[in-house]
Amino acid sequence: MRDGITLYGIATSRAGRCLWMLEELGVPYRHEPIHFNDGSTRTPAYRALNPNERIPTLVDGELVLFESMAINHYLAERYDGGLRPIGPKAAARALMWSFWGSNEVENLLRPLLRNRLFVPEPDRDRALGDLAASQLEKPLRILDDALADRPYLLGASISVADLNVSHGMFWLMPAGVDLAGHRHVSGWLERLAERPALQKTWGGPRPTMDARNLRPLGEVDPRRGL
Ligand SMILES: N[C@@H](CCC(=O)N[C@@H](CS)C(=O)NCC(=O)O)C(=O)O
Repeated sequence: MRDGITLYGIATSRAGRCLWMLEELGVPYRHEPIHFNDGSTRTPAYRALNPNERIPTLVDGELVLFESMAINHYLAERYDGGLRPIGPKAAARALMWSFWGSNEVENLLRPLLRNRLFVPEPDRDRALGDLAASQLEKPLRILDDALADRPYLLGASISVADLNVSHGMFWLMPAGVDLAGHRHVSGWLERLAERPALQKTWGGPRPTMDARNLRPLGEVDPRRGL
């Protein structure tokens, strides 16, 4: 087993969430930018690390982790750097927001982004994209209410919860979701988008699109990534 931290997965995937965390923490790491769409996740060596055949995977010495949000909770706890929730109540709230982001937002981001951005135009199912956009209104309202009296999800300062919940949401505007009715959410996303650590993972001030992320709609498997 190699010493130190290795993060597998291209930045324009959920691995970007963990790269953002690593950059925020300023810990040294090795990046293996493997793609989810070219067979790199289906090799025996990679499958031994992540039997789900997905990215990201984190290796830190003897520890091997999958699930991007769990990786970020580990990194925040292990390397601190100010993103770790302090105390059991804050830790529980951070977990609550991460599970919520995964269940209430990412499940809808997948059909939204597939059918508005990440699937070649002729293969898009417009109705599915529109349905996901309308279903997102409820979680957006909940998030907007939560952020009405605080700049970050846990209060005055940024934490792992903000990284986990916001990461995929930077694609909402490119996907045509109007955030005008959710000004606390849009202000929060703008604040987070200014973070140099995040911009480093994007390679600039806005999230970038990797054309290799395009995949045909044919092989729809609800458990698959974008
Ligand atoms: N819940 C997992 C999802 C991982 C995931 O679906 N990753 C996508 C890329 S964003 C992937 O590897 N997809 C490949 C596939 O589903 O075959 C996480 O957050 O780590």
